[in-house]
Amino acid sequence: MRTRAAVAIEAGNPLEVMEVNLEGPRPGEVLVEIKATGICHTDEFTLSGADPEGRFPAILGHEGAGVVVEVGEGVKSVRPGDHVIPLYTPECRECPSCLSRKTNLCTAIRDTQGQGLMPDGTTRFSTLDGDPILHYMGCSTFSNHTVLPEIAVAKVREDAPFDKICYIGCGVTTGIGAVINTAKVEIGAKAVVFGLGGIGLNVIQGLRLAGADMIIGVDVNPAKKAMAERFGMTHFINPKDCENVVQEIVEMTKTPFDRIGGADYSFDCTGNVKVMRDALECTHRGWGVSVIIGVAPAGAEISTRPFQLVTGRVWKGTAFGGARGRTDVPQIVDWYMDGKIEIDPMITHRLSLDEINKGFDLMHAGESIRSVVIY
Ligand code: NAD
Ligand code: AHE
Ligand code: ZN
Repeated sequence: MRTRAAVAIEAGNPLEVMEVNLEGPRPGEVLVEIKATGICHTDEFTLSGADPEGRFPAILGHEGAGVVVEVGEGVKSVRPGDHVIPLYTPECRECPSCLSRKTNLCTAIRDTQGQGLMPDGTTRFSTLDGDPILHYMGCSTFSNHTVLPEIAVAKVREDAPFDKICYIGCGVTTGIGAVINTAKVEIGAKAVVFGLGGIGLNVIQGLRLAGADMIIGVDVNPAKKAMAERFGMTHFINPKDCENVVQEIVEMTKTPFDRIGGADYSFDCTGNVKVMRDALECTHRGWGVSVIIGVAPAGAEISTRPFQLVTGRVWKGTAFGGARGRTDVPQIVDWYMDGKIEIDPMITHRLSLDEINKGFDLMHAGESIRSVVIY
């Protein structure tokens, strides 16, 4: 079939909206009509050329929602008409990782996914001239139609609006999951969130759900403060306005009983390795946990004095908030529909596919939280 897609021809250039060819689903695959997709900072990261796994030409996008149009041979868990959210972290429920119950990082198709290919090592997308176009993160939601492995779709309820629940395909689940699944934050905790964008705000709403007492937000863009307060941030720091952000946080978290100070939990939602170091070092001696969510460019490395870990701080990371997509995503959609979590105010811009590059411009300018493309 033919469909319309925004194609990343090469790193560093705007996407090009064009008609592309899409082959139908092979055994174990599903064809999905994408109804809406968010633009995540990770799409920008790959388009910029900073992603060591970035391959071009490719159809980016990994934060979508849509409807199953056709299923390949052997597909049993979904059928045409089902509403689904594509999963860049699939859940096969059979691989050693899924069966371990220790991780959400299903390994069933990770190798081919990282190469921009379907599990059988081929691509379903091509130009009208027949040149191959690669998939991205196993999703390619910047295409009106896409083909996904069955294990990479979560079936969700049909009354949930696509233009909101697409965000559960990455940002919402990542932020809330980092708090609930990865850090396992407890009631009364003191937490710090570095980077108050599309992920950081969801960490904040996760912290509010978990019952954190103190939620300190840190961002170089003061325009992010108001929205973060709306979601539960209790204190704000602009690192540009203070000499030493770590010391500032340590002071803020001291009490008359505890003169050591430091956050119980911190989260990096910037992808900046210097920020990741601050995030670790502002946590409490003996028990502080710092979770890396941000994705850093090729070649970047983290560092700290080993003494920071010797004295009990723990450095962790999380992908997709530790969520098992087919199991957890439908539940998060329910949370949204039941009013337990909010999504609508974070979707600051709605665009057509032809306007998709504007979404990247708004992100660069720090003017958006989430731009959503509606097909
Ligand atoms: P975003 O652009 O919406 O937000 C980033 C925020 O960080 C902005 O508000 C920006 O002003 C702030 N910031 C930048 N540099 C800063 C600094 N030095 N100090 C403090 N604040 C700073 O991006 P996003 O969509 O929220 O994504 C955030 C990061 O999370 C990206 O690196 C993205 O690739 C990554 N990510 C990871 C996962 C995962 O599963 N681990 C999932 C989604 C996104
Ligand atoms: N390809 C990059 C890493 C990118 C990355 O870390 N991706 C996250 C999801 S970001 C979503 O916005 C992830 O899920 N990682 C686990 C995985 O298996 O990719 C690189 O550095 O090579
Ligand atoms: Zn993302």
